[in-house]
Amino acid sequence: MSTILQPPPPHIEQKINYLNVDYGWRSWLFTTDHKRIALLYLFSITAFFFVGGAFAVAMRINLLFPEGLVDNDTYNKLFTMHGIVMVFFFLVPSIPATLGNFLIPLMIGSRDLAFPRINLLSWYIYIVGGIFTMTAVLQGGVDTGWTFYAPFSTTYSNTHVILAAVGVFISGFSSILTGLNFIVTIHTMRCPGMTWSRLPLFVWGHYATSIIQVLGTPVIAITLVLLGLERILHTGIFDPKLGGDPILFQHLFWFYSHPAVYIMILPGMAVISELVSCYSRKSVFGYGFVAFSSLGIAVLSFVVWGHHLFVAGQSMYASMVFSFMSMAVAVPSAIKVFNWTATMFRGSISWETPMLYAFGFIGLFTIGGLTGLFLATMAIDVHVTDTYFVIAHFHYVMVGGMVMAYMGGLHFWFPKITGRLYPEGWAKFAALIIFVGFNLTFFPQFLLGYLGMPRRYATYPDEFHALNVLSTAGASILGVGYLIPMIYLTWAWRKGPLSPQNPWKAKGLEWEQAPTPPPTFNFDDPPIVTEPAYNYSAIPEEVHRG
Ligand code: HEM
Ligand SMILES: [Cu+2]
Repeated sequence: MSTILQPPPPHIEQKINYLNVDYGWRSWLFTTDHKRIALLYLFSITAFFFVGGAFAVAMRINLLFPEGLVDNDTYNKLFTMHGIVMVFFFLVPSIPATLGNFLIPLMIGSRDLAFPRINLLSWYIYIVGGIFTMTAVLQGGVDTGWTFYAPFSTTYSNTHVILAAVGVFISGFSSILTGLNFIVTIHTMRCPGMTWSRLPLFVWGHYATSIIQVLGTPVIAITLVLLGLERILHTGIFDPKLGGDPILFQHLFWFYSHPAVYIMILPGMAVISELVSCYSRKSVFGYGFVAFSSLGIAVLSFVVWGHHLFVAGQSMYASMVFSFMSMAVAVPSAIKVFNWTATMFRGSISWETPMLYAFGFIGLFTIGGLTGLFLATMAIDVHVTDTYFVIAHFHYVMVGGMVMAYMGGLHFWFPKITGRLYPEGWAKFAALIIFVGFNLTFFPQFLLGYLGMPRRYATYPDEFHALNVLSTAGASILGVGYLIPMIYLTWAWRKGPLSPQNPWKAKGLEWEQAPTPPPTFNFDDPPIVTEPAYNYSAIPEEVHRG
């Protein structure tokens, strides 16, 4: 944080911008500037990423040995807290709260979000939620799994379930308010000429995400309230002894949590559309299809939750419908992959770091999505459900997809955010390490799952040893891969060379019309849009204004 709280050294001349307009902690903690709030999120989310990562490291070390190192109860807590922190405090807010917050007003040519104070409130709510959940962690942890399944969470677990659930409940409001803020902003604050059909796909992706956030998150909030009531007052909603049904909990949980996986991936897809077109110097192929596939995903994501209940005793007919719908939700995702590929076809591709992450995303997300189709096929799912195959599937989408997009986006907009350039050589090196480490960590888990190793166990039979050692080796490489950008980005923020206004010669208001870094209200002159998004064919060389 100290980087941004101190004035820059006097020998560097920078125009007044959102970073140097004011110093001191008050100017940050009471800011209503969407760009500063985005940075508040960036630092807090990064902190949660490393907390969640620490639990992952502990798990992987434990799994180096078939007999394990920690006892079963401790291991239960490790994977639970890893999941809760990563899903609710990193993945769900990550891209929308940081890049979305920073970029949506810039991309649509407005001074800020529609409700700047609510935006700040969202960050405080997120932090308060985080404090509750971290208190649960510090007091000894939770062991229910991030899924909080009843009856274990409601009746049998003797860990800090309520405290952790309250934290997740509270942070949900941050997500709802952010979504609401984005929807209203995108509807009402577009500058002259920024029609819906000229909206950058980044904005379309966030629009679709916001719809899910607003419609889905209240359901998890209610579910967690019911869980609390059941645990404290024994209301009997989930307890068969009192006329309740534990499977109802799974329905309620996944009614939110499946759409939530699209809260995590849609913003990633949104980033990739921007990167692919910029580094291919081409308009995104099939703009309309890519935009509407986001909305398609948002709608369909609400009708597939039952694929998490294939083995839970759900009616066979329900399972058939859910299986079919899960196949259908893959169609809009596939449309995007096809369109990005077509965008690159005959493009003038350059291999800067953000594009490396985009390639990583496309390949790894495809593996994650296709294995999702395996799982959506009931006959296969019965075999691999609750095994490492599922773990590998969702890490390919969430880490191989979402985190790759996040890293790509952070690099792409780093000059915009900080006014400085990062070291390209180090960045390429780190991207490569992350790609190798990721695959070495998670590919063996597909094999482990297929061979029958169940998830959520502290120990395993000897025959799974070699693949687990491979996975832990990969995790060490991946861990180093994530630390390298932490170091050079922090360095570049203070000491990196100053960036020209548009270092990538990218299209879009945020690059072409806003100064780098932008002033508090984003634009020196009111922006006007006169051309479609990604009009790269019309780009004159002198756009490279310094
Ligand atoms: C291409 C579309 C997708 C399909 C058809 C699909 C299908 C499935 C199915 C059937 C399961 C349940 C497996 C089981 O429990 O036995 C599952 C689990 C999961 N998927 Fe996907 N998936 C898709 C995309 C995604 C995406 C994009 C994400 C996240 C960004 C994701 C995250 C997860 C998670 C977190 C779980 C496991 C939850 C748990 O039990 O802890 N999936 N997926
Ligand atoms: Cu699902």
